[in-house]
Amino acid sequence: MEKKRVILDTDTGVDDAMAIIFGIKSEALQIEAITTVAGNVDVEKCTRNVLRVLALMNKKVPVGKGCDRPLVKPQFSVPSVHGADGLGDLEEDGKTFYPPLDKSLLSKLHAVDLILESINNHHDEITLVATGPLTNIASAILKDPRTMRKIKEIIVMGGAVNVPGNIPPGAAEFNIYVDPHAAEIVLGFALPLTLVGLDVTHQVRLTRNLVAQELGSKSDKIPQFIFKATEKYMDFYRDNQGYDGCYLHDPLAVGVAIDQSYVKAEEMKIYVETEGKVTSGMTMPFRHPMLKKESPNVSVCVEVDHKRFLSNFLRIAKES
Ligand SMILES: [Ca+2]
Repeated sequence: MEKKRVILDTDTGVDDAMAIIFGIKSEALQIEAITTVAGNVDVEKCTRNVLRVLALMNKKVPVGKGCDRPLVKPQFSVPSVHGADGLGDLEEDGKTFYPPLDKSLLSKLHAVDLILESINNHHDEITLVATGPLTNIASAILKDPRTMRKIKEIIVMGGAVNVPGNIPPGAAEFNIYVDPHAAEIVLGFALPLTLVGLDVTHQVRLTRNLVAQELGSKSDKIPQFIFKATEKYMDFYRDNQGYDGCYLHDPLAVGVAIDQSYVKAEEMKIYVETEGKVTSGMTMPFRHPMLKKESPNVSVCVEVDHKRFLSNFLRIAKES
């Protein structure tokens, strides 16, 4: 089977790290590059975190450091969710957890140019999987729309269409909230685009008990990393939402790149709210009962086979 060429554009916190692991280990994908953008934590930390994951896996993939702030809004990050370092602070108090980082993997190109170069090297073959705010991708569209037309498809972890968002008071999902102006550009670009939003990712639940049972006793580096890095991440959900676990938001976006049949999607016209006082970042579907509807711009995931996805994710996470 020919592998699908993928660029992962990430704001590497805990679930992005799991998405990178899942993507690199999957036999269906060829990860051409990993790019970073400010989101969960600042872009320097996100970039270091990608190098950490690659060091744990002993894999060599070009890494491009990208935009350090959203297009218009001020930067917004969430160290309270992913730990101060974005990966659950496994090296707190002088401890060592990661092997030495291979800084030679860091491209001289900015993420935007690394994305454009990869697309130019592989016309109509690149699947772009975005698991962070869409600043890099919007910037690439603004810089060179002709090259961006040669993308095969974009899969975005983001949005909350028929369910509440995860930014209080609940209009918006985090990635779109951080840079709604970028999201508006990307969703308006009329490329094949699949939105993997909270409608489906909130159904993919990794509980603390399940992680302990499946990965806790494995001595390999990757299961141990997932077991330990998810601890603080799960503390956040336990303390704030009464749910002792986390969601596999970003791994599911990679899962959709691996096997579209994990999800069912509906074509919709989605608007991104860029200005609202309480609704900034909302992904609003056209839902007025007019007979003449606007043309759809996005394929929105509305159902997920969460059991099959979770069992495949855990199987791949356990493999040495
Ligand atoms: Ca992310």
